[in-house]
Amino acid sequence: MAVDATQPYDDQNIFAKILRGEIPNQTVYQDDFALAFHDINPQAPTHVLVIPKGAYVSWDDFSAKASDAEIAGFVRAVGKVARDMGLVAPGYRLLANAGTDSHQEVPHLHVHLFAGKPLGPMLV
Ligand code: IU
Repeated sequence: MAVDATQPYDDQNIFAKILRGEIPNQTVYQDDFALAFHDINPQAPTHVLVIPKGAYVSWDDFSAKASDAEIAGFVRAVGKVARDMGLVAPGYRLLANAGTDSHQEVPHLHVHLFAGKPLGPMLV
């Protein structure tokens, strides 16, 4: 079910549980600001999710409330994941759903990183 991005943060959401180590994940990278792991239902040969370690529902929540250090750390982590996975030359796509119309399903901000094949034009 799509989430309302204006809802308060739910610390029982699946990514909060992953961050607390209550549910396993296939970690690609982590630092003080971000965790990157393989999506459980990949939509491309490479499909990684990058999430901030702080409790933010969506891009809106994050951009409004996170500190400059958290925002910089998260953005740098996304770039580092792509570089470390060798994706800069072949290319990759970043996508962040926010709220009901976007069909965001998990109410903890996540950036999808898709790669590993020609991804074609954006559909929307
Ligand atoms: P969305 O942007 O909120 O629609 O994307 C949620 C993603 O989280 C989706 O690609 C799921 O496959 C992925 N996911 C996951 O990797 N592990 C989980 O336990 C659950 C969802 I639930």
